Amino acid sequence: MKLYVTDLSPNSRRVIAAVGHLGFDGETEIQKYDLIKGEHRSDELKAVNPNQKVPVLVDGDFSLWEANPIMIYLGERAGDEAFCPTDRRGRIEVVRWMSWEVQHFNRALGDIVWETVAKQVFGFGAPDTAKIEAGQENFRRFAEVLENHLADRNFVLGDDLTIADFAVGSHSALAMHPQSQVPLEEFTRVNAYLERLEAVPAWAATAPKPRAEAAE
Ligand SMILES: N[C@@H](CCC(=O)N[C@@H](CS)C(=O)NCC(=O)O)C(=O)O
Repeated sequence: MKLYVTDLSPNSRRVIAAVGHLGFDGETEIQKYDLIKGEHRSDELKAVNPNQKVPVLVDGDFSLWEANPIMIYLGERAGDEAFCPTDRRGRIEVVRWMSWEVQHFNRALGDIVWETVAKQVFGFGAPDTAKIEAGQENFRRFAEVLENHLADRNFVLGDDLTIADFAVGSHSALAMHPQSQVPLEEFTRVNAYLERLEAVPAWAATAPKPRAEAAE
C-alpha cells in the first residue's frame, strides 16, 4: 500500500497511526508532501485524488481519499473488530462520532490552533483574536458534550480504543500545545482523554515534530 501524507496534519496523523496500530507498517510506503512548497500540486497526487489533498491511500488499483474512510478501510482490511467494530451499533457509533468531530469538535479546534500554532509555524502572520475567540466559544459548546460522554468511559465507544478515537482525538498534540489557547483546563475529562490517547503506542509514534526537525 502507499500512503500520501503531510507533516503537522491531524488528518494525516490519524491514518499513519492506524497503519501502525494495525500492523501495516511493513507493507505501506509513506510519501510525504510539503504543502508549503506546493509539492501536493503534482500530477502523481492528482491521479489518485482529484482534490489534490492528503491523506490518500492507494491499495493496488484502489485509491481512497478522506482520512476517516481510509481508517475504516484499513481496520476492515486488518479484520480488527475491536479497533474497527463491525456490529451494527458499533459501526454506527463510529460514523456518528466521525461526523461530529469533522463538523463540530475538530472544526472548532482547527480554527483555534490554525490561528495560535499553525500560522506561526508556517509563517502566515499574526493570530486573529476574533477568530480565536469564536473558535473557543464553539470548542466549549462541543467539548462539553465530550466531557459528559466521558463520565463513564475511557474512550469514545467505551473502555477500549477504536478508530473513532483516532478521529475525535486527532488534534490532540496541537490542542495540548502550550501556545494553543484551547481552554482544555475547563474540561478535565477531555484533557485526560487526550493524554490517554497520546499514551497509545501507535499514536505516540506519530507525534508531530517541530517543522525544522520534521523537514530533516
Ligand atoms: N476532508 C479531508 C481533508 C483533507 C485536507 O484538507 N488535507 C489538507 C492537509 S490536512 C491538504 O491536503 N491541503 C492541501 C490543499 O488544500 O491544497 C480528509 O479528511 O482527508
